[in-house]
Amino acid sequence: MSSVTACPLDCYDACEILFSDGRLKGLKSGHTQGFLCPHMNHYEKHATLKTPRYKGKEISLEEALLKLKEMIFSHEKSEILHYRGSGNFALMQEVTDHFFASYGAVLTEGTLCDGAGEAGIIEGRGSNKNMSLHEVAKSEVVIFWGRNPHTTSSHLLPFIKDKKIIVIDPIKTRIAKSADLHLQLKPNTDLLLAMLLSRFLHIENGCDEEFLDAHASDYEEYYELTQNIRIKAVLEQIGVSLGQLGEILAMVKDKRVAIVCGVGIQKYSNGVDVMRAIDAFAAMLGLFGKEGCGVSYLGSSREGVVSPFNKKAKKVSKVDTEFADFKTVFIQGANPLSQMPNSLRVRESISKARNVVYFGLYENETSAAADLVIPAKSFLYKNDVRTSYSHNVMSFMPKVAHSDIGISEYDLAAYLCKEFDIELESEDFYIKHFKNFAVQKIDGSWYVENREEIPYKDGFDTKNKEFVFLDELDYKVDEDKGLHLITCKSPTSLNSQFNREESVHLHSSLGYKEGEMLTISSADGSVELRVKHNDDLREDCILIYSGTRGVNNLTTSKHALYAKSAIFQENRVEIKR
Ligand SMILES: Nc1nc2c(c(=O)[nH]1)N[C@H]1C(S)=C(S)[C@@H](COP(=O)(O)OP(=O)(O)OC[C@H]3O[C@@H](n4cnc5c(=O)[nH]c(N)nc54)[C@H](O)[C@@H]3O)O[C@H]1N2
Ligand SMILES: Nc1nc2c(c(=O)[nH]1)N[C@H]1C(S)=C(S)[C@@H](COP(=O)(O)OP(=O)(O)OC[C@H]3O[C@@H](n4cnc5c(=O)[nH]c(N)nc54)[C@H](O)[C@@H]3O)O[C@H]1N2
Ligand code: SF4
Ligand SMILES: [Mo]
Repeated sequence: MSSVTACPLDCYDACEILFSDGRLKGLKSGHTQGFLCPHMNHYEKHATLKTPRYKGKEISLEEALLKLKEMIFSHEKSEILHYRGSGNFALMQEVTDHFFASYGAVLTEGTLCDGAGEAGIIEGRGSNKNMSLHEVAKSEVVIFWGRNPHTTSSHLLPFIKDKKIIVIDPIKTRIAKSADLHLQLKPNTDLLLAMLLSRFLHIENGCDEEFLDAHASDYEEYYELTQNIRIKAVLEQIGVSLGQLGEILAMVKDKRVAIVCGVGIQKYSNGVDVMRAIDAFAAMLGLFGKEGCGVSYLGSSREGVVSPFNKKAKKVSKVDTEFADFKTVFIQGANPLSQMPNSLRVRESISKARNVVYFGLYENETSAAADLVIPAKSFLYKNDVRTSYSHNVMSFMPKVAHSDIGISEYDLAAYLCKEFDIELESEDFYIKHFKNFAVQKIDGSWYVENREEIPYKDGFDTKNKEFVFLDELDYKVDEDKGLHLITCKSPTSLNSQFNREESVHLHSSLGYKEGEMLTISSADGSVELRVKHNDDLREDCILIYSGTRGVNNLTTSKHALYAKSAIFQENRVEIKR
């Protein structure tokens, strides 16, 4: 027997999967193109939680649910926190929000992921409507700007064969090695680079004036702002030559260009402005509202789909959550003790909450610290639906196999709703609700109906329909106060799920031996890791992948300016033997 489902992971591609005789294969038709990635190819090999436990002792699922009920019942509603992460990206995950919000508990807001960039996009365009994978496929030139597609979005690669490729990344990534042009710029200098590109485009009369006059008429003021940048000093500082700027402009002028951005550009306090400046360069080129042109970032996977769940609740930030303020903390689909910034703060704060509940699939730092552990069912054993943040397909995820282990989010929410007398519709009702937002196209796939294939055709979604340029250059010259920390995604793990990395990567010329144990420290904490040489890095950077134990001892729990978003690369680091 075979059935079709979809990968639940937090990933651009949202692959569709053929489940046949217990094996997972990428669907041949549509965007999945017949292949999956290492996470899904080995999905069933990773040991999952089997039995619930309380204070280290194994208990039955019934006992676990009773304990959970007690932990909720015996405290003030305002002392109960629901902290949900993105371990599973499908839409039914939110059903627990419905219970906790309706009950009067506290939820979280903000993001550890793409929030600064998203805020920048909304400032400029009035909304975050994404350029989809299928539109990128129609471009002639692709600029990968802080995105590592071989690792994080491999299903985009077959679509960009034969295109001109430009990569802007402090690491010589795989795509950088085969690109027509790679700018290995210094981290967190993208704002200046984007503004300089706009400036030179204007000087060379390369702007799309017709587009600008119609949709972004403040562009002359923006050009003036870019003139505040001292060219020679800044180019030296960011590690890019005038010739390279010229090469980029020559490659993109009068072409269908897709600027494919990743989260790498916005892991800084000024991440909002960085994204806005990249968007402004796209506007100067007139890339919006045209086929095969635009900026592809992490759109909202929820775009065009209205949630059926009640989520109205008091909310606290996900970035610097004060767990100590709560008596019962219910953590679902997240490993905050590894993935939130400033792990030492998180550990201290979580240790002060009376009851910590972990509802997840795998053992990790958070399951180890939890009082009550409840195994979830994996996506194969429950019903769900998913959408993507990089294309417009809606995929259905019916239960394809049976397992007695764990409980689904729906069943857990249904139990709590029943015990606390809160209304909840049937699971089928919600699945149908989601499906109502999709239409089937000739290729057989279901697409979210209300997403525009080419957004911003009739102008932007700002008040006057015009693009809003940055009007202030808020950037201080960054003195050298230590090495830059790059903490991006690993090919072997999905954040802290699957095979987690264990090393600090650095350039061999720094003089540390392969395998040597080093202490890396920042203003917020330190971590000990073994050295792996990596000459794809700049000499002023070290790389510790997301999911590496202890990496977030080094990161700050401050928010980005003007966004409720974490900033994982703000702190500089030092190395000691
Ligand atoms: N294999 C794998 N795939 C994943 C994930 C995973 O953990 N593993 N995680 C998923 C999630 S949650 C997300 S959000 C996406 C993110 O996927 P991506 O957007 O690709 O994000 P990152 O890997 O964090 O960073 C991308 C690139 O940004 C570069 N970068 C770092 N700092 C800078 C900078 O200052 N300027 C510029 N221009 N570039 C910079 C890094 O070197 C890296 O090559 O991936 C998803 N897919
Ligand atoms: N240093 C550093 N830190 C980072 C990042 C970085 O690049 N560098 N990236 C940030 C980003 S972009 C993100 S999105 C976050 C991600 O951070 P998290 O959202 O915490 O994601 P994961 O580490 O993948 O942990 C998810 C957990 O979800 C559980 N899970 C999986 N499937 C299910 C399910 O079906 N049901 C339930 N109930 N649980 C499930 C698994 O047990 C897993 O441990 O990390 C952020 N932290
Ligand atoms: S590429 Fe992404 S969506 Fe596809 S199987 Fe891998 S993790 Fe899942
Ligand atoms: Mo993310």
